[in-house]
Amino acid sequence: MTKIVILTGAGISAESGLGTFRDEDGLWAQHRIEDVATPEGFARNPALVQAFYNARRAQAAEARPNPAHVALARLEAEHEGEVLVITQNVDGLHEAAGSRNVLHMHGQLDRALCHACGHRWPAPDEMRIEDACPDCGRCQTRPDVVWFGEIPYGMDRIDPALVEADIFAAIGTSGNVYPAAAYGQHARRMGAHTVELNLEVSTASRDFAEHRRGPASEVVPLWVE
Ligand code: BV8
Repeated sequence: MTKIVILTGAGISAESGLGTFRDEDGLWAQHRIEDVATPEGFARNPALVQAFYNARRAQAAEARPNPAHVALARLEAEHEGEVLVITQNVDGLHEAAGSRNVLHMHGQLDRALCHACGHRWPAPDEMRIEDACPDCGRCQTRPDVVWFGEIPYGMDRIDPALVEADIFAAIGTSGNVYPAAAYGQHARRMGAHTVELNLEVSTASRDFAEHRRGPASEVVPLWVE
């Protein structure tokens, strides 16, 4: 039973029209991380944070999976039970392409979370700070995404998956955000064959035995074949 673990980042959704973070025209060139992707930023100005995620939710709703997402879904269908996609992305393009075993370690745009009681529910298109939590009634609703300083989702599943992986691939991620940035090195130490599929050299490239350079919509289908 070959175990294939795939980590994806913003680069896999770039050709679906969704912005990356650290490319020169990326999201972090337009917004300060501290203002829109930290709990402190949300506490300071929740309306700004809601607006930031409402805009991304609207953009994600218009986006369609590209050949890279479709190829990963095909890989999972052809290797039943052997493929896990760990994504840092908060869009739903892996699921839209047909992937089923997807772990959103940084949360999901289409889910809302109550900061007060922890209740989760499907996010409306436009989230407003005056929206009351359907469970506790308090008005501290936020997008169900993981901000800097918060613990990513699925840590209990990710570590064993990296230990058991025969193949670990990182697609479209710059290797700047932890703990995901250390997964290539960890998987390699655990004996996995590691491959990085990216448009360019990343901060984590040295952790990978194999590199496939190019846009995800071209290199991922070729790698899956
Ligand atoms: C945590 C929110 C503790 C959702 C995001 C000092 C040292 C080490 C660590 C730290 C440190 N100080 C602080 C930390 C921890 C911190 C961290 O890593 N900070 C960094 C800045 C140093 N991490 C955290 O706080 C995390 N939590 O550590 O908790 C803990 C951990 C484990 C167990 C217990 C406790 C939480 C991190 C989550 C932050 N949330 N976003 C959202 O708004 O989307 S981060 C944000 O960056 C996104 O989630 C994104 O997914 C993530 C990574 O970015 P990438 O996906 O890689 O995107 P990027 O633009 O950077 O790169 C795109 C790549 O694609 C490029 O390489 C480009 O070349 C390529 N590309 C572009 N186009 C294409 C392409 N490739 C192929 N084809 C193309 N067409």
